[in-house]
Amino acid sequence: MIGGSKAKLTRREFLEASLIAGGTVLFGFDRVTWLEPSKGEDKDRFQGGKQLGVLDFVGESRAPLDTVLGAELDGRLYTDLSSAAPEDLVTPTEKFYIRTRASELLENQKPWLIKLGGLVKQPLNLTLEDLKSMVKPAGLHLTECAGNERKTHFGMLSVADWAGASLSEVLSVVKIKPQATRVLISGFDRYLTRSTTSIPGASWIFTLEELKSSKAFLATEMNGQPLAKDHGAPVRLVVPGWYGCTCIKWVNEVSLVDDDVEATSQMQEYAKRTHQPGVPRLGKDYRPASIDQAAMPIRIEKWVVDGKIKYRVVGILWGGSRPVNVLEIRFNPEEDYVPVDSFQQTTNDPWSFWTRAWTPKKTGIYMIRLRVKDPPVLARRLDSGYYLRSVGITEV
Ligand SMILES: Nc1nc2c(c(=O)[nH]1)N[C@H]1C(S)=C(S)[C@@H](COP(=O)(O)O)O[C@H]1N2
Ligand SMILES: [Mo]
Repeated sequence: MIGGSKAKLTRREFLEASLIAGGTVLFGFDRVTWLEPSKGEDKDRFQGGKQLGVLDFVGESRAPLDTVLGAELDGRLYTDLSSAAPEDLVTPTEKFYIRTRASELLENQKPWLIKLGGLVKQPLNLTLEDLKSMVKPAGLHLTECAGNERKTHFGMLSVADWAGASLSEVLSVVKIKPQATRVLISGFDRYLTRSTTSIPGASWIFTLEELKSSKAFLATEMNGQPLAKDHGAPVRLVVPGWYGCTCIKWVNEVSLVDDDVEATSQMQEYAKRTHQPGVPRLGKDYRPASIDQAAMPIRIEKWVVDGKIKYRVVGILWGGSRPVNVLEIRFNPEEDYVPVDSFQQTTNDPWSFWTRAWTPKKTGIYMIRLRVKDPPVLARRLDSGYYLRSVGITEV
């Protein structure tokens, strides 16, 4: 549960939340954007039509979206993904999901130092000034909390345009001892209040090779601005393609370690959600916490076209490391999977959008799922039905 006084909803938020949960919501259509279809097919189907509204997904929750809730370890913000569009791939900073808000004790940590040590010849303290000269644009990357779930509208997933110092460059500042095989990256994690949901302590162990191949970086800027407090200011780790639990915020230590080092509490807490074999005791027995190929609907639009009711499903595709050739959708377990209509993917990271025109034959609840038909890719969550979303159709 979300705790803290800030979690209490104002009357207006409560009304909005109940309205959202209650049924069809109409919103300003001036901001409805059109997805340029790849084959023209999708656009033709809705030509001359009028959008009547957007349906809600059922069986999710009343959690308010795009709103900062709670404090410290129980602090959250769930991103409203329903308005995400391919025209602007970046999630505005104030809507970017938050998992753990800044500690009330963080203010006393000035000047900020990153201890760069462990199995190195000469340990040293890196200042923000030292980092500054290494900061470069790092591009758009998606992060998703490994604990992202349907209950909160899968709102722990966002994209930002980052700038930071590559870990490889940061590590080149010290002479690494030959026995060092891994890097332990830790962040400030002491809080004023006791969490009801999480174990404090955020750190993760990576091999040198994982940091290099993922192009991991210590971010100091997000969407062209200095990093926000709740997103890890003054410096946080971003590991492109990996779950958010590895992207340590408020980084204060980078330590070279060997294969005997024990897994951190964060690694153990997230072992199941990052598909580890059990809860390994040693850091070396953890697999890369990379995000498998995933896809889900984010918006179901209701249209009237030539006097007929039609629906248009808009969704996202993210994770994985190979381009997807064929993406399919299924509207109910008794129906077959069919290809989506328009779908253009240029890269796996950050995300891509797809659409599918839909004319359900009868009213009722539909359970929508996606699958990647080709190529054969690892999609453990997707294939388990994790990202299934349901809608109630009352008019056909
Ligand atoms: N120091 C610290 N870093 C942390 C966490 C934390 O609790 N403490 N949470 C992690 C988790 S589980 C996620 S999903 C991401 C969320 O980053 P964001 O809040 O900027 O979206 O931060 C990660 N980094
Ligand atoms: Mo997370």
